[in-house]
Amino acid sequence: MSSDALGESGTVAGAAEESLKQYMASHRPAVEAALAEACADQPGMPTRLAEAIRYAVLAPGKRLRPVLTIMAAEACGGSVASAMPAAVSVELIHAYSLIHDDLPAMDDDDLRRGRPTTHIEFDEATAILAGDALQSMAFAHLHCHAVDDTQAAAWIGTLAIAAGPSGLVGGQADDLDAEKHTVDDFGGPEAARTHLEAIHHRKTGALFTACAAMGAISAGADQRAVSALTNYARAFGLAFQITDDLLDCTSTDEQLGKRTGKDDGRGKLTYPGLMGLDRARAHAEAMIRTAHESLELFGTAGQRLRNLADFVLERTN
Ligand code: GRG
Repeated sequence: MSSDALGESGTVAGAAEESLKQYMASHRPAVEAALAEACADQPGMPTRLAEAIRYAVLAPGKRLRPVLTIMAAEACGGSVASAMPAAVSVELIHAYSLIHDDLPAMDDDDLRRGRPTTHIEFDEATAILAGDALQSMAFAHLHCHAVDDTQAAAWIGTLAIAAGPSGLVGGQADDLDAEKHTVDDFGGPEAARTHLEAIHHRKTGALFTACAAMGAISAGADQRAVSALTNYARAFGLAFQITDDLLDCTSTDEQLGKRTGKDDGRGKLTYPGLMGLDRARAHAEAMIRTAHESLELFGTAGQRLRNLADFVLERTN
């Protein structure tokens, strides 16, 4: 392999990371423009509510969920444009979940994406309503941009289940509830880990799984491809959340753009808390191997998704 193909670090992994960075940077303007358009003023939309929505959605996030949606579509032979409505709608749901997660009744945070959280910048009622509005906006966006009723129903059904009580909201409820319990209440470390895994699969994994499935749907993929991508995203989501827990222990507020070191103080159930840093990291790595294996069906068309999975382990924010 020529040194040009190896990227700045001179390693194959370094080259893959560079090409992922380029890919993410090149798609970012289209994603940001589509998000801005989705959050434009609508008749009857109060100015302050609109400002809070745009403040939360257009803040500098990594846009991992839109990128995953687009990559899943491309792996199935679809286009960026056809996946964009799905990419936007998942990011709107993600933005709502962050606004509500930061509220005093939930994680009670004052910093998100390097800025004051929405309820600090505006007020609690406006933040709650902005989150509420974003949920409706996500589904309306899919309804308006689907190519036909079949695609609309598949997209909307997939996202509704992922965001609902057996997905995102259910995971959040169990996560908050777990703070009131000790590891022994769950029946010891092994049982607590099983419980924690089920929380992560819903709280964090469900939206990633929706991204992969909705991207595949936008490409008209068959069930085999949808389920391979769903398996990939499930393992990806777990590795992502374990890495998030690790970063909470090892990073600074400035690096993450949010408060760190909070999990321990709140008595949260986490992988590092249950297994220690090294074993938690090893578990995240095992999940990334599972994610890679799930992509066998796609051959070289799955390479970007493999690079994205590797990025999850290496990310610093
Ligand atoms: C129903 C009232 C009510 C609230 C629900 C569902 C919910 C609140 C919260 C979801 C829980 C949540 C925030 C999970 C965390 C997932 C996670 C690690 C988010 C951070 O994702 P990144 O790192 O963020 O991709 P950026 O800022 O880059 O987009």
